[in-house]
Parts: sequence; C-alpha cells; structure tokens
Amino acid sequence: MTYSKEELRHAMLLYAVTDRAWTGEKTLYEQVEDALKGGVTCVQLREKNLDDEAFLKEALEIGALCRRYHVPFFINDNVEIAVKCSADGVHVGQDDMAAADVRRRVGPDMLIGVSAHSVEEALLAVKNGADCLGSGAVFATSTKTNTSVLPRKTLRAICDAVDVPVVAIGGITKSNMPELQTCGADGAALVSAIFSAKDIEAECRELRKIAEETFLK
Ligand code: 3NM
Repeated sequence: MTYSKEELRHAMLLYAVTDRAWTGEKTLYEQVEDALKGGVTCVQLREKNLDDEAFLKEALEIGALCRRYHVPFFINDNVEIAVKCSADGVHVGQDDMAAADVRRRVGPDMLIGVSAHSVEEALLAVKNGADCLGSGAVFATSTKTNTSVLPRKTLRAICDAVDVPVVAIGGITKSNMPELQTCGADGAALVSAIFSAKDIEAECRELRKIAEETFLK
C-alpha cells in the first residue's frame, strides 16, 4: 500500500504506539484490533525485548490486521523486520540508523519516520529522506526514560520548518491533548493512554474525537 503525503498527514491524527506492558487479559493483537475499531489512524509496533523470530511473527500478524483496517503500519527501530514483514513504514530514533542509511536499506517506497527534538534534527532527517517526524516529549512521560520535555516553541518551530507531517508524542492524554492545538502538529502519538485503558476501543473513540477537535480545526 502506498500513501500520498495528504494520507500520511491524516494518519498522524491518532497514532497508536504499542507497549506489551499492559497485555495479559488480552493479547497485543487483540488490543491493537480494539484500537483500530476505536479509530486509530496509524499503528507502530514497538518491541524492545522480543527476539527477532517472535518479533517477525507478530509483525506479520499485526501488519495484516492493520492492512484490513487500511491503517498504515510502522515498525519501531528494527529495519530488517520492517523489510521482512513489508511494513508500510519504519520509525527510527536519533540513536538508531541515520535516515539516509535507512533509506538505502529499505528502498524508495517504504515510509520513514524519524524522531526529531530540534529544528536541526528535523531538517537533517527530511534532507536524508524522512517522510514524517515524531517530536517529543510534549509532556512528561514515564513510558520512555531517555527523553525530556520539549519546549512548545521548539515543537512549533519544527512544524514550521518542515513540510512533512509531524506527530507529537510523550505523555499525551485526553485531558492535555487540546493544549497541542496551536503547536502546528498533525496529530498525537500515544502509548499508555491507549494501551493501559480497560476498554481500548471506547477510549480510542473518545481520543479520536478530541484529536479531530484539536488538530483538524
Ligand atoms: N518517544 P506515552 S516519548 C515512544 O520523546 C516515545 O520521542 C518519545 O509514551 C519521545 O504516550 C515516548 O505513554 C513514549 O507517554 C510515549
């Protein structure tokens, strides 16, 4: 599946990044399906501790699920798994492979997302072939330890500096999402606010409504 720039911009609206910390009652697959039913517009599979065989099996299953919902599917960090499961995209941080190397590895068609915490990082990522950016942490978060809160004016400057879609990430909840209205981002990426919810589908329905009010108006 290929996505136009406008489709990719729309996909940033409510972007679910997985975390198996809250699996148990339900599998990650079931949780992602609930999120898709609730209206998430993009899914990123983020696995920090799975071996490659288990990661690939899961990526193939969840990738097929996302395709059924016509929602772009990204793999976090692992370029080889992204290629093997024919993901729509791969998302890399600043410490992972540089965007130019990722582009060489994945070819011209796969989407590349890059984490950017400054205008310089954002411009370099786009120059090196990034299709979209993730910027944060916009609020304090305990989900990722090696990040710090990005001043709102830096996020605004990043969004103004690039013409690729930008998704805000980090500590976003239903109650603080509206504060992002004037930052220029195209949407919100969330981990705990989605995957720690008791009823993920209902939670995503509410988050989707707030995301539309925040980013589309
Ligand atoms: N990246 P939650 S913050 C995966 O700042 C990730 O780049 C971040 O989780 C960054 O929605 C983060 O639970 C975790 O706060 C976001």
